[in-house]
Parts: sequence; structure tokens; C-alpha cells
Amino acid sequence: MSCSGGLRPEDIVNLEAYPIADPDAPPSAASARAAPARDALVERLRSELDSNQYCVLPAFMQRAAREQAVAEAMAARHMAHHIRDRRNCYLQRDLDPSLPEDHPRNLLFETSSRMIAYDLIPADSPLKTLYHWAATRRLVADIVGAEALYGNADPYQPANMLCFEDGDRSSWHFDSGNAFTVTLMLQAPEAGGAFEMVPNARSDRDPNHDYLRTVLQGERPQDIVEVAREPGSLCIFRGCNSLHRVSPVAGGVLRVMGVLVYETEPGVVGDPEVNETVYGPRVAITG
Ligand SMILES: O=C(O)CCC(=O)C(=O)O
Ligand SMILES: [Fe+2]
Repeated sequence: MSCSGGLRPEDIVNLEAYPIADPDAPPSAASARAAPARDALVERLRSELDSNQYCVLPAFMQRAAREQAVAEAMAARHMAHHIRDRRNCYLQRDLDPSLPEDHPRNLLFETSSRMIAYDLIPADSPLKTLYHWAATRRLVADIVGAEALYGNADPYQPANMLCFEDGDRSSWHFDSGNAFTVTLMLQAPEAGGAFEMVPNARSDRDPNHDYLRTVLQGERPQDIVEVAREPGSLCIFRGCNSLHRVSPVAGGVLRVMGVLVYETEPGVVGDPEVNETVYGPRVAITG
């Protein structure tokens, strides 16, 4: 762990483009001046998220902070857990013989990525400082329309780094559990690694199996949206009904994505069995 003293939130977030005043700070003339710009920003991003199922905040993180976070990922890289699986879009690995072979439930695809858990990231990492800053949490809450958001209380989950080496990819899937997902692109790969989405591929009422089958079998390229992002971009998306994937990464540069996990209630921790599959055998609870 570093003892150099970490960057302050003001040095991490690009406050010129994103005037997000700290809600815990006493009101000041500067925060009063910034309020209308913040309100307009929130309004725009909120409506983008509602219509597209994602919104992007380019250049959200400042360059020096991002470079520090990438250096931390490189230092922890050898401890990352390599997740390699064949899975369906519901994140299951087993087949259901009672359903047709081409039912989405039975279409398994290769997925491969590397997860650096929260506890492997230095305490003063800019990623953690950004994650724990009340202004970030408030901004995300306002954009997703949550009354309040809380940090995740798991030892491994709150903020982590999802990495893709040459050949890694994430197959089509829905995120389970959380109504929205927040990612922060820290480093782009040389090639590949595109974040692709089929917005509203299903709904809470309609599992849309026939349509999903056509997407999964590559028959609906026209429905795929590529979410363009630069290093430093924050992305908020609703991944529970919008199918998404990361295309295969190519080249020697690691694709590094910060993942920020916020909850609508305090004290949320992960399921130990799920944690073991995501973060590896070292997190298994024994005895
Ligand atoms: O790496 C990405 O761009 C997205 C990863 C993803 O699917 C997720 O975090 O749910
Ligand atoms: Fe996902």
C-alpha cells in the first residue's frame, strides 16, 4: 500500500466539466454558482439514461488520477482472479435439457476476464477516493433517480478493477441484482474491447426469448449499439434488461475498467459463494 498520501477528490474529478459540489461541505458562493450547471447536467444525463439505457460522462477522471489507478492495476495484476467460463446470458453455466437447444437458456458463450478485488487496491487509490466521495454518490443517485445511494459493505465488491488481456472478452449477458451499473474506463486496449449493448432486449414483463435467440445467434447486428468511451469516461448503464458484452480485446495493452458498486440501502454485502466465483478461491470462507 502506498503511504504517499492520496489525491484529493478535487484532483481526481474534472470539476470544470462536472461541477459536482460536495453535498457534505458547507454552502459557499462557489457551490451556489455551480448549482444551475449541475442541475442542467443531471437533467441531461438522466434523460439520456432513460432513453438509451446508458449515459457517458467523457473525461470525468483527470489524467494524473487515471494514470495512478492504471499503475495500481498493473501492480495488482498478478493477483487478479481469472474468470474463464462458458455461460449463457443469464450468467448460468449449466444447460437445461427440458428446453430446445437454441433457447437462450442453452446458448453458452466463452467469457474471460480478470478481476482485481477491492481489498487488492491501495487504500489511497484515486478509484477508492472517487468511489467514497459523497459528491460522486450523490451525482450517480440523481442521474439514476435514487433517493439515496450507499457504498457496498462487502470486503471485495465496492470498487474493483475489471481487466481484459489479449483474447479476453465478456459474452452477452444481463447484469443480475443491481438496477444500474457504473463503470470508469481507466485504460483502453490497443484494439477490440468494444462495449456493445442491445437496449431493452427484454423487459420485466417479457423475457423475450425468441428475440434474444436471434441476437445471440448474430442475426440482429442492426440492433447493437456500440457505447463509445475514452479513458477517463464514466458510464452509467441499466444492464438488467439490456443485453451487453465486451468484444474480444487484442494487443498487449490491458483494458482496465473500474467498476463502482452502489446500493440503495446501507450494509449490503455479497453472497460468499458468488464472491468466490468472482474473486477467486482466496476469498472462500473456510471452517
Ligand atoms: O467492461 C465493461 O465495459 C462492462 C462490463 C460489464 O458488463 C459490467 O460491468 O456489468
Ligand atoms: Fe455486465
